[in-house]
Amino acid sequence: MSQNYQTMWKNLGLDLNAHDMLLEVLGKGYTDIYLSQSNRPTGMGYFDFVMSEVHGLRIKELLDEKAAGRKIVGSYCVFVPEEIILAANATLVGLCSGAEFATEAVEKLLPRNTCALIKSSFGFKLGKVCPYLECADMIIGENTCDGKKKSYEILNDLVARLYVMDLPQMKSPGGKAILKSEYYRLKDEMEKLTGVVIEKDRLKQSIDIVNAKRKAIHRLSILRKANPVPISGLDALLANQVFFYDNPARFTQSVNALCDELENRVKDKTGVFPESTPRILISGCPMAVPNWKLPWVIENSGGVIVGEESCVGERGTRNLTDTSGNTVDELMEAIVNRYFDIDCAVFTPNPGRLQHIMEMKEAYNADGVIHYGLQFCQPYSIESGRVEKALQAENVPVLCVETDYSQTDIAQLETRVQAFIEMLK
Ligand code: BJ8
Repeated sequence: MSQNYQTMWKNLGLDLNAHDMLLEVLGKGYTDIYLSQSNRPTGMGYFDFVMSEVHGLRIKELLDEKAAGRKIVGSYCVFVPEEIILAANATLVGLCSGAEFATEAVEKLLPRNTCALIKSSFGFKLGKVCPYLECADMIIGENTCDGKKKSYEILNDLVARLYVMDLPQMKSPGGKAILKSEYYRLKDEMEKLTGVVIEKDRLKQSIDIVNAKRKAIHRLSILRKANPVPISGLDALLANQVFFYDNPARFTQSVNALCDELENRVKDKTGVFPESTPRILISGCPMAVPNWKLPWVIENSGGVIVGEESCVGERGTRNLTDTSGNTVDELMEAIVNRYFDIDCAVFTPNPGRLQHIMEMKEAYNADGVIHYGLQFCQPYSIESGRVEKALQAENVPVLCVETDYSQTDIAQLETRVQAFIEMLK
């Protein structure tokens, strides 16, 4: 990445030495994991470029938007509706992080046994290494799991403007009413932040923009049903991760261009792995950049990932928002309906997720499911038992793994994953 960005990073208040360290680790991880893959679609060149400029050109674009009067909003959860943020003439960026940083400082503020995703997000703030966080005009937290909910009380002292959105815990009419009132409260807050009134045409246009992103990802997902699979799970995961950072229109165009290429691969039966490769569905906690450990282990152990039941994956992108409404209220209702269907493990009970895993297993013709839990994530760890039982009852091979962002358990993961994939063969 060019030295020209040093001034930009300094102006954002980043710690340049710590940031260099992070970029070095990120760059090495990317080279080792991504650039070493063979037979990648040429359309992945765009995503390689995005990753090489993830702290460079993209940040410059966001700062240019800010200079032109647009607000930047950061979020940690797929329950934050991008449609409402865009309709207020603001840009949404994902802030979840997938690498350990400043752990010692983090553990002075949070218990050691907090999940890696929360600790990492705090580490990026305390270590002053995240330009997305530093350029956000407002950060939206959400009351999902206890870890996030309580950590936002502490984050509130660390960032300039934190807005916390309440979320329901149950899929009941009362739960839906809570979501609805919270989305209206968010709409008001966004209007206050930007001074832009969210009227019907703006909202409709924003829904179209976000739906187009989702449709492109749906297209990519459908192509992964082919055998041989035209794209690795690692590359598909990257596209799902970039979903949260990139300019929406450019993202849509790039994923569609990639899909054009993959369609030809499917016609020619060109795959990234042989047809006989065991097909794996991943299910569980989200995988934020640069958390590629488990997918790398799977695809280097003789398996191919064909789908992700995850918020960085199909749980986050599967449903579209209905655009048929003709008033702001009707469109807001459509947004509530779309998001209320997200089957995050923070809901109780949460049978929809089990059903979705089964549907995905069938749709992607997966030979087995690997359930991925982050250590100390209670919602997904507790649900892993039910997922395991439900899959076993249908004779679907399943492996439950629990890990974090460290590299210390790679050998152990490899042993377990290799044995699982051998069993599938
Ligand atoms: S909608 S999955 S993005 S909350 S891994 S912080 S649950 S202890 S990330 Fe999530 Fe929204 Fe749900 Fe999706 Fe807590 Fe678990 Fe950590 Fe988690």
